[in-house]
Amino acid sequence: MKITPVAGALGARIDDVDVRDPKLDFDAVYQALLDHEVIFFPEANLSEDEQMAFGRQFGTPSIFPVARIFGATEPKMTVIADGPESRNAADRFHTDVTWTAEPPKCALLHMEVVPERGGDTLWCSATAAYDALSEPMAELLCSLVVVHDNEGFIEGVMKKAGDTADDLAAALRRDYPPVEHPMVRTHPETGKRAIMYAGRFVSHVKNLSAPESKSVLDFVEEHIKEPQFHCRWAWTKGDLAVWDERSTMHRAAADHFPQERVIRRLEIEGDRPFFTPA
Ligand SMILES: O=C(O)CCC(=O)C(=O)O
Ligand SMILES: [Fe+2]
Repeated sequence: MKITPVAGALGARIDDVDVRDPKLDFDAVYQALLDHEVIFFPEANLSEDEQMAFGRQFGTPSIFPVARIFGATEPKMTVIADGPESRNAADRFHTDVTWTAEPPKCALLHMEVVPERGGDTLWCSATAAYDALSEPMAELLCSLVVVHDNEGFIEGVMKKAGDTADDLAAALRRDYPPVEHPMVRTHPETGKRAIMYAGRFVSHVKNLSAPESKSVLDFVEEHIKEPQFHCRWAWTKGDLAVWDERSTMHRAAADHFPQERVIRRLEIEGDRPFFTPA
Protein backbone atom coordinates (compact mmCIF):
# COMPACT_ATOMS: atom_id res chain seq x y z
CA MET A 1 0.00 0.00 0.00
CA LYS A 2 1.59 3.23 -1.16
CA ILE A 3 0.25 6.51 0.27
CA THR A 4 1.15 9.70 -1.63
CA PRO A 5 -0.16 13.13 -0.60
CA VAL A 6 -1.69 15.04 -3.52
CA ALA A 7 -1.61 18.58 -2.07
CA GLY A 8 -0.32 20.57 0.90
CA ALA A 9 -3.38 20.69 3.12
CA LEU A 10 -5.18 17.40 2.50
CA GLY A 11 -5.69 14.45 0.18
CA ALA A 12 -3.63 11.35 -0.57
CA ARG A 13 -3.75 8.71 -3.26
CA ILE A 14 -3.39 5.10 -2.25
CA ASP A 15 -1.80 2.83 -4.82
CA ASP A 16 -0.89 -0.84 -4.90
CA VAL A 17 -3.92 -1.97 -2.98
CA ASP A 18 -7.16 -3.79 -3.86
CA VAL A 19 -9.90 -2.72 -1.48
CA ARG A 20 -11.70 -6.02 -2.24
CA ASP A 21 -8.80 -8.00 -0.78
CA PRO A 22 -9.99 -9.86 2.35
CA LYS A 23 -6.47 -9.37 3.74
CA LEU A 24 -6.65 -5.58 3.25
CA ASP A 25 -5.02 -3.71 6.13
CA PHE A 26 -8.15 -1.69 6.84
CA ASP A 27 -6.68 -0.06 9.95
CA ALA A 28 -3.97 1.50 7.77
CA VAL A 29 -6.61 2.71 5.28
CA TYR A 30 -8.68 4.23 8.06
CA GLN A 31 -5.63 5.91 9.60
CA ALA A 32 -4.83 7.37 6.15
CA LEU A 33 -8.36 8.77 6.03
CA LEU A 34 -7.95 10.40 9.45
CA ASP A 35 -4.50 11.73 8.52
CA HIS A 36 -5.25 12.97 4.99
CA GLU A 37 -9.01 13.68 5.29
CA VAL A 38 -9.71 12.47 1.73
CA ILE A 39 -8.14 9.41 0.11
CA PHE A 40 -8.24 8.32 -3.51
CA PHE A 41 -8.08 4.81 -4.94
CA PRO A 42 -7.31 5.29 -8.64
CA GLU A 43 -9.27 2.91 -10.89
CA ALA A 44 -10.62 0.83 -8.03
CA ASN A 45 -13.37 -0.24 -10.48
CA LEU A 46 -15.85 -1.42 -7.88
CA SER A 47 -19.28 -2.90 -8.52
CA GLU A 48 -22.10 -1.52 -6.40
CA ASP A 49 -21.87 -4.50 -4.06
CA GLU A 50 -18.13 -4.10 -3.71
CA GLN A 51 -18.49 -0.40 -2.89
CA MET A 52 -21.11 -1.28 -0.28
CA ALA A 53 -18.89 -4.01 1.22
CA PHE A 54 -15.92 -1.63 1.46
CA GLY A 55 -18.21 1.08 2.86
CA ARG A 56 -19.38 -1.23 5.65
CA GLN A 57 -15.83 -1.37 6.97
CA PHE A 58 -16.04 2.38 7.72
CA GLY A 59 -19.30 2.09 9.62
CA THR A 60 -23.01 1.71 8.99
CA PRO A 61 -24.09 2.72 5.47
CA SER A 62 -26.82 5.31 5.80
CA ILE A 63 -30.21 5.49 4.14
CA PHE A 64 -30.44 8.80 2.36
CA PRO A 65 -33.39 10.85 3.71
CA VAL A 66 -35.14 10.90 0.33
CA ALA A 67 -34.89 7.11 0.05
CA ARG A 68 -36.19 6.82 3.63
CA ILE A 69 -39.22 8.92 2.77
CA PHE A 70 -39.89 6.59 -0.17
CA GLY A 71 -39.89 3.70 2.30
CA ALA A 72 -36.36 2.33 1.97
CA THR A 73 -35.24 0.25 4.91
CA GLU A 74 -31.91 -0.85 3.44
CA PRO A 75 -29.00 1.45 2.59
CA LYS A 76 -28.62 2.16 -1.09
CA MET A 77 -26.19 4.14 -3.19
CA THR A 78 -27.26 7.53 -4.44
CA VAL A 79 -26.62 7.89 -8.15
CA ILE A 80 -26.03 11.54 -9.00
CA ALA A 81 -26.29 12.20 -12.71
CA ASP A 82 -26.14 15.44 -14.58
CA GLY A 83 -26.05 16.35 -18.24
CA PRO A 84 -27.63 18.62 -20.84
CA GLU A 85 -31.00 18.49 -19.03
CA SER A 86 -29.73 19.28 -15.55
CA ARG A 87 -26.58 21.01 -14.46
CA ASN A 88 -24.41 19.74 -11.65
CA ALA A 89 -25.83 21.35 -8.51
CA ALA A 90 -22.99 20.62 -6.05
CA ASP A 91 -21.19 23.79 -7.11
CA ARG A 92 -20.56 25.30 -3.68
CA PHE A 93 -18.42 23.99 -0.85
CA HIS A 94 -20.50 21.98 1.58
CA THR A 95 -20.54 19.06 3.95
CA ASP A 96 -23.22 16.51 3.08
CA VAL A 97 -26.70 16.30 4.60
CA THR A 98 -25.99 18.70 7.47
CA TRP A 99 -29.74 19.38 7.57
CA THR A 100 -30.04 16.25 9.67
CA ALA A 101 -29.18 16.05 13.37
CA GLU A 102 -26.55 13.36 12.78
CA PRO A 103 -24.93 14.04 9.43
CA PRO A 104 -22.71 11.39 7.80
CA LYS A 105 -19.27 10.51 9.10
CA CYS A 106 -17.71 9.80 5.73
CA ALA A 107 -18.62 9.20 2.12
CA LEU A 108 -17.45 6.93 -0.69
CA LEU A 109 -17.80 8.26 -4.21
CA HIS A 110 -17.21 6.06 -7.26
CA MET A 111 -16.90 7.63 -10.70
CA GLU A 112 -19.16 6.05 -13.29
CA VAL A 113 -19.31 8.38 -16.31
CA VAL A 114 -16.53 10.93 -16.70
CA PRO A 115 -17.00 13.92 -18.97
CA GLU A 116 -14.39 14.33 -21.67
CA ARG A 117 -13.35 17.68 -20.22
CA GLY A 118 -13.76 19.11 -16.74
CA GLY A 119 -15.79 17.47 -13.98
CA ASP A 120 -13.16 17.49 -11.22
CA THR A 121 -14.11 17.54 -7.54
CA LEU A 122 -12.45 19.81 -4.97
CA TRP A 123 -12.08 19.19 -1.27
CA CYS A 124 -11.31 21.82 1.36
CA SER A 125 -9.61 20.96 4.62
CA ALA A 126 -11.95 22.33 7.27
CA THR A 127 -9.21 21.80 9.85
CA ALA A 128 -6.63 23.80 7.86
CA ALA A 129 -9.25 26.52 7.32
CA TYR A 130 -9.84 26.64 11.08
CA ASP A 131 -6.11 26.67 11.88
CA ALA A 132 -5.59 29.67 9.56
CA LEU A 133 -8.02 31.88 11.52
CA SER A 134 -6.69 34.69 13.68
CA GLU A 135 -7.20 34.13 17.37
CA PRO A 136 -10.07 36.63 17.78
CA MET A 137 -11.88 35.25 14.71
CA ALA A 138 -11.38 31.66 15.88
CA GLU A 139 -12.79 32.65 19.25
CA LEU A 140 -15.83 34.26 17.65
CA LEU A 141 -16.57 31.29 15.37
CA CYS A 142 -16.13 28.84 18.26
CA SER A 143 -18.88 30.68 20.15
CA LEU A 144 -21.44 30.40 17.33
CA VAL A 145 -24.27 28.00 16.65
CA VAL A 146 -25.55 27.69 13.08
CA VAL A 147 -29.01 26.70 11.93
CA HIS A 148 -28.99 24.30 8.95
CA ASP A 149 -32.08 23.45 6.92
CA ASN A 150 -33.06 21.58 3.76
CA GLU A 151 -34.58 24.51 1.81
CA GLY A 152 -31.56 24.68 -0.51
CA PHE A 153 -31.75 20.93 -1.05
CA ILE A 154 -35.48 21.05 -1.72
CA GLU A 155 -34.94 23.82 -4.25
CA GLY A 156 -32.56 21.53 -6.16
CA VAL A 157 -35.00 18.62 -6.03
CA MET A 158 -37.85 20.83 -7.31
CA LYS A 159 -35.69 22.10 -10.15
CA LYS A 160 -35.03 18.53 -11.28
CA ALA A 161 -38.45 17.01 -10.67
CA GLY A 162 -40.79 19.99 -10.97
CA ASP A 163 -44.13 20.10 -9.19
CA THR A 164 -44.24 16.31 -8.92
CA ALA A 165 -41.85 16.78 -5.99
CA ASP A 166 -44.37 18.78 -3.90
CA ASP A 167 -45.16 15.81 -1.66
CA LEU A 168 -41.50 15.00 -1.27
CA ALA A 169 -40.74 18.60 -0.29
CA ALA A 170 -43.51 18.51 2.33
CA ALA A 171 -42.24 15.21 3.72
CA LEU A 172 -38.66 16.50 3.86
CA ARG A 173 -39.80 19.57 5.80
CA ARG A 174 -41.92 17.43 8.15
CA ASP A 175 -39.30 14.74 8.84
CA TYR A 176 -36.20 16.96 8.82
CA PRO A 177 -36.92 20.30 10.48
CA PRO A 178 -34.09 22.87 10.83
CA VAL A 179 -31.28 21.72 13.08
CA GLU A 180 -28.53 23.48 15.06
CA HIS A 181 -24.85 22.63 14.69
CA PRO A 182 -21.73 24.28 16.10
CA MET A 183 -19.86 26.57 13.68
CA VAL A 184 -16.67 24.86 14.78
CA ARG A 185 -16.77 21.15 15.49
CA THR A 186 -14.35 18.94 17.36
CA HIS A 187 -13.42 15.80 15.49
CA PRO A 188 -14.54 12.86 17.63
CA GLU A 189 -11.48 10.78 16.75
CA THR A 190 -8.56 13.17 16.14
CA GLY A 191 -9.73 15.91 18.51
CA LYS A 192 -8.94 18.50 15.83
CA ARG A 193 -11.17 21.53 15.33
CA ALA A 194 -12.81 22.11 11.96
CA ILE A 195 -15.09 24.76 10.50
CA MET A 196 -18.48 23.18 9.87
CA TYR A 197 -20.00 24.83 6.84
CA ALA A 198 -22.43 23.58 4.23
CA GLY A 199 -23.17 26.23 1.61
CA ARG A 200 -26.84 26.18 0.71
CA PHE A 201 -27.75 24.00 3.71
CA VAL A 202 -26.84 26.85 6.03
CA SER A 203 -29.76 29.06 7.07
CA HIS A 204 -28.37 31.55 9.58
CA VAL A 205 -26.26 32.00 12.68
CA LYS A 206 -28.30 31.68 15.85
CA ASN A 207 -28.63 34.75 18.11
CA LEU A 208 -27.09 37.14 15.56
CA SER A 209 -29.01 39.86 13.75
CA ALA A 210 -29.68 39.17 10.07
CA PRO A 211 -26.86 41.45 8.84
CA GLU A 212 -24.44 40.05 11.44
CA SER A 213 -25.29 36.51 10.42
CA LYS A 214 -24.86 37.34 6.73
CA SER A 215 -21.48 38.98 7.35
CA VAL A 216 -20.14 36.01 9.28
CA LEU A 217 -21.39 33.47 6.73
CA ASP A 218 -20.04 35.56 3.84
CA PHE A 219 -16.68 35.63 5.60
CA VAL A 220 -16.66 31.84 6.03
CA GLU A 221 -17.70 31.24 2.42
CA GLU A 222 -14.90 33.58 1.26
CA HIS A 223 -12.30 32.19 3.67
CA ILE A 224 -12.75 28.55 2.58
CA LYS A 225 -12.28 29.49 -1.09
CA GLU A 226 -8.55 29.95 -0.45
CA PRO A 227 -6.77 27.38 -2.69
CA GLN A 228 -4.12 26.59 -0.07
CA PHE A 229 -6.81 24.68 1.88
CA HIS A 230 -7.81 22.61 -1.18
CA CYS A 231 -7.01 19.55 -3.18
CA ARG A 232 -8.52 18.68 -6.52
CA TRP A 233 -9.12 15.32 -8.17
CA ALA A 234 -9.34 14.84 -11.95
CA TRP A 235 -11.36 11.67 -12.32
CA THR A 236 -10.77 8.57 -14.37
CA LYS A 237 -13.66 6.12 -14.67
CA GLY A 238 -13.65 3.69 -11.75
CA ASP A 239 -11.78 5.98 -9.33
CA LEU A 240 -12.95 5.86 -5.74
CA ALA A 241 -12.69 8.75 -3.29
CA VAL A 242 -13.38 8.41 0.43
CA TRP A 243 -13.61 11.54 2.54
CA ASP A 244 -14.08 12.38 6.17
CA GLU A 245 -17.20 14.56 6.36
CA ARG A 246 -16.13 15.77 9.81
CA SER A 247 -12.92 17.44 8.66
CA THR A 248 -13.63 18.49 5.07
CA MET A 249 -15.94 20.29 2.70
CA HIS A 250 -16.21 19.51 -1.00
CA ARG A 251 -17.72 20.77 -4.20
CA ALA A 252 -17.91 19.80 -7.83
CA ALA A 253 -15.96 22.07 -10.17
CA ALA A 254 -19.20 21.85 -12.20
CA ASP A 255 -17.43 23.06 -15.34
CA HIS A 256 -18.43 20.21 -17.67
CA PHE A 257 -21.95 21.31 -18.69
CA PRO A 258 -23.60 20.15 -20.97
CA GLN A 259 -21.55 16.95 -20.92
CA GLU A 260 -22.89 13.99 -18.97
CA ARG A 261 -21.37 12.96 -15.64
CA VAL A 262 -22.51 10.18 -13.30
CA ILE A 263 -21.26 9.32 -9.82
CA ARG A 264 -22.31 6.73 -7.27
CA ARG A 265 -22.16 7.83 -3.67
CA LEU A 266 -22.50 5.99 -0.39
CA GLU A 267 -22.70 7.82 2.93
CA ILE A 268 -21.72 6.28 6.27
CA GLU A 269 -23.75 7.18 9.35
CA GLY A 270 -22.30 9.78 11.71
CA ASP A 271 -22.91 11.20 15.15
CA ARG A 272 -24.19 14.52 16.36
CA PRO A 273 -21.49 17.19 15.77
CA PHE A 274 -20.16 18.81 18.95
CA PHE A 275 -17.69 21.43 20.08
CA THR A 276 -15.38 20.98 23.03
CA PRO A 277 -14.02 24.21 24.50
CA ALA A 278 -10.31 24.00 25.32
O1 LIG B 1 -20.20 15.84 -8.06
C1 LIG B 1 -19.25 15.99 -7.28
O2 LIG B 1 -18.09 16.05 -7.66
C2 LIG B 1 -19.51 16.09 -5.81
C3 LIG B 1 -20.92 15.76 -5.51
C4 LIG B 1 -21.21 15.84 -4.08
O3 LIG B 1 -21.34 16.89 -3.52
C5 LIG B 1 -21.38 14.60 -3.33
O4 LIG B 1 -21.22 13.51 -3.88
O5 LIG B 1 -21.67 14.67 -2.13
FE1 LIG C 1 -21.73 16.59 -1.46
